[in-house]
Amino acid sequence: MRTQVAIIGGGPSGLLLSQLLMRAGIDTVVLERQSRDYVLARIRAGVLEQGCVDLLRKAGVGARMDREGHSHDGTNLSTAHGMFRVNFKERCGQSVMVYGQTEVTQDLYQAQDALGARIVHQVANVELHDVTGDHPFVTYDKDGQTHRIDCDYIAGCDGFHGVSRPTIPDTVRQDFERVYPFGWLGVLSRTAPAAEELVYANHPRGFALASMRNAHLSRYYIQVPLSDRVEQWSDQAFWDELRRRLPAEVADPMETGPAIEKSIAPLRSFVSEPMQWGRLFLVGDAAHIVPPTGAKGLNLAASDVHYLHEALRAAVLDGDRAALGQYGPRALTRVWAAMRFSWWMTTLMHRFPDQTEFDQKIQEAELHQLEWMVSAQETMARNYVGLPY
Ligand code: RFL
Ligand code: PHB
Repeated sequence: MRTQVAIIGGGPSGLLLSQLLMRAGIDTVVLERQSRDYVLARIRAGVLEQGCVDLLRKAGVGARMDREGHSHDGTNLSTAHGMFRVNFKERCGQSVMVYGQTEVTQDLYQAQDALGARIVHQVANVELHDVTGDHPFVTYDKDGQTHRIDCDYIAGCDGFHGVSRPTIPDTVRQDFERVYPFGWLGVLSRTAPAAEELVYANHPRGFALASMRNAHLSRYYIQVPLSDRVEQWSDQAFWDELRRRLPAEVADPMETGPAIEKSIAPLRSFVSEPMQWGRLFLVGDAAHIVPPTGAKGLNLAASDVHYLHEALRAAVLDGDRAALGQYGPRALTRVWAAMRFSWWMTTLMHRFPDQTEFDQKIQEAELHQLEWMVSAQETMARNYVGLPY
């Protein structure tokens, strides 16, 4: 098989890149390790930045999002002293869109089907070859046979545990990492959301978040020790703990029900540099991970796709190869800004095991400042709705 751009990974990054390239007349093949049903069953992000929303519309997959998504003009922060709201619209003139990653992925698959995209599922042993030469190729196993795809460029969209990043030699690659000493236990339930907008809670027992997917589907998280196992948490224990951490005006009327998904995710900040090696380009979680506190993971994947599809269009359609060299630096500037914001919000909102009383007083002082200082709210609002591409 031959293609112009071989894409490893059929998550949101890989599908969105394929969709934008195909609409520009560039040929792609997507290789995905899992089945389509498996990819669509993963419950992940829920909040889309304005830039991500615009890019999805540009890719021709915005119609259902515009019909079914909910625009949020602000968010709530809860502290020991009560709850306050940061009004994004007032502070920076923009909003975010609440629309699940599952829905985004579904819309992308549908649009790709309509374009006749070549997406190969359940591939194994994907290997990247001659990445620094002029004729790279990819091999993979499927149905007991080894296949080969010759291509001009390879996009590594295969997430944190993929094969693309490790293809870049250790002598070239530098990883930057912070691992946080806690995880998030998340529950999805067929219940009405506890509040109209998201509630991020800083509580002595640990962080909690009340989020949502739509009017009948809620998503909640609580901070838990890394040693906790999901089997230890009955639905009742989860709801009891969540209630303790949310402010009474949210917790008391909150509807509860059986968990339809329950999982624990560790929190880390991670960046791998460079994002380009020869004809290989890393995109999304393959190159960087943020803790979910700032809702930036999927959004960063989208901005990477934006920069890369522009560079590939310039190279393939206009013969302008210089644009490719700009991909990594352009993407990384925005990645590090989101790293800083996600680290800041994680540090501000969680209880750390080694947190001293001094640290806690500083946390409270910062939250208090955020409550009344317009410039602090502006900084938060601008970062939360997403910095410009
Ligand atoms: P993905 O989604 O991991 O997709 C990578 C795909 O590559 C496939 N793959 C391979 N395919 C072929 N060969 C191999 N060797 C392969 N290895 C892997 C995988 O099967 C998979 O299908 O990465 P991508 O596309 O870069 O997308 C990134 C986002 O999924 C991620 O950043 C977000 O989900 C992060 N995230 C959030 N982001 C937000 O912007 N807003 C949020 O509110 C938000 N909440 C979250 C989140 C992530 C969470 N978890 C569980 C990690 C909440 C949670 C709980
Ligand atoms: C979610 O709804 O899954 C979600 C929302 C906001 C976050 C993280 C996750 O910061």
